Amino acid sequence: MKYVRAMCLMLLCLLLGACSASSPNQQHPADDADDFIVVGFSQVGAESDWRNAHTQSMQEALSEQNGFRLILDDAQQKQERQITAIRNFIQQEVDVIVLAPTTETGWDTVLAEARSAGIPVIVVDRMIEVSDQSLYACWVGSDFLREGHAAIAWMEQHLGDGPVQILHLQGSIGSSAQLGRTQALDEALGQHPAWQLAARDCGEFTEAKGQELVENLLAQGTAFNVIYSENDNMTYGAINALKAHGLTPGKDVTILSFDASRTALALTLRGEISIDVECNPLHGPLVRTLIESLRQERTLVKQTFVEETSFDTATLTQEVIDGRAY
Ligand code: GYE
Repeated sequence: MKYVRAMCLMLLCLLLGACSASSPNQQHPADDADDFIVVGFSQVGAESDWRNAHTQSMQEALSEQNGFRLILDDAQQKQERQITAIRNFIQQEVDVIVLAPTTETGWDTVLAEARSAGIPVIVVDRMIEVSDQSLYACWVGSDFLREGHAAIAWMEQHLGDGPVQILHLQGSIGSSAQLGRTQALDEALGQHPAWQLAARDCGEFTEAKGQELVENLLAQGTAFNVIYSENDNMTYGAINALKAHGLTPGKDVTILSFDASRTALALTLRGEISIDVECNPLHGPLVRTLIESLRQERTLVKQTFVEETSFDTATLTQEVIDGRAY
């Protein structure tokens, strides 16, 4: 009997030993919060196709499978909400903060708080204007002035010196995307006296606002034959309004747009949009690499511009649209 009890005890010990020995190997990194890099991501909102593709790119790259835990905060296009989100991230002691800023200014105080807490900040998409460059680790995004110049170069080539009446739909005022694209048009207006500005208004990068602005202008009898629209979603709204008014986009009105999302490229292929300047939202993989470099204390490139091109009706093909990631 003693012998049997001893055998049972030994077996139990063996089993327990085997379990505890195997547990570290069996444990998936996802089971242990300490193994994740926790990232607080303050996103502008969900105002456009571009923005949704941007959020998705970040979620895919900073996934649990890749070793990250992403806390996403949608600021609904309001800077105050972003400041609150960043303060919450600091309280939660995240490892890294990623900020896609609404506007360029107004970040010094909250970024100084992040720095005091020892949390690095990576800025994506739009830029920030801060007194001290060491308030953020690095930035990834687009050259918005270059994008504007690409649209203007197309206008110069196809519309020459005019005369043209331009309706300018602006994105959210004070955002780098608005500032760069507007600057390019302003420079061109100064150089081409026959390019007249028929109207200029802010459509906040949304389809609904873009549509409302164009409907109102048409109802008031404002005459224009070119629309310079600072993003695709405002362009969709503008196109709806033009059609409802019996006008043909691409014939009665030449449309220049920005972002080059898949839906907009289909409109470009049909000739409703004449040129769409690409804005690349796929920042996720770049941000992932930057965070990994940060963790390994490697020196970071302060500014990374993503690659971009433009598409016009004359050269775009269905294959390009089919192969598009967003
Ligand atoms: O063009 C627009 C979005 O900042 C590049 O914001 C981004 C802009 C993009 O709402 O669609």
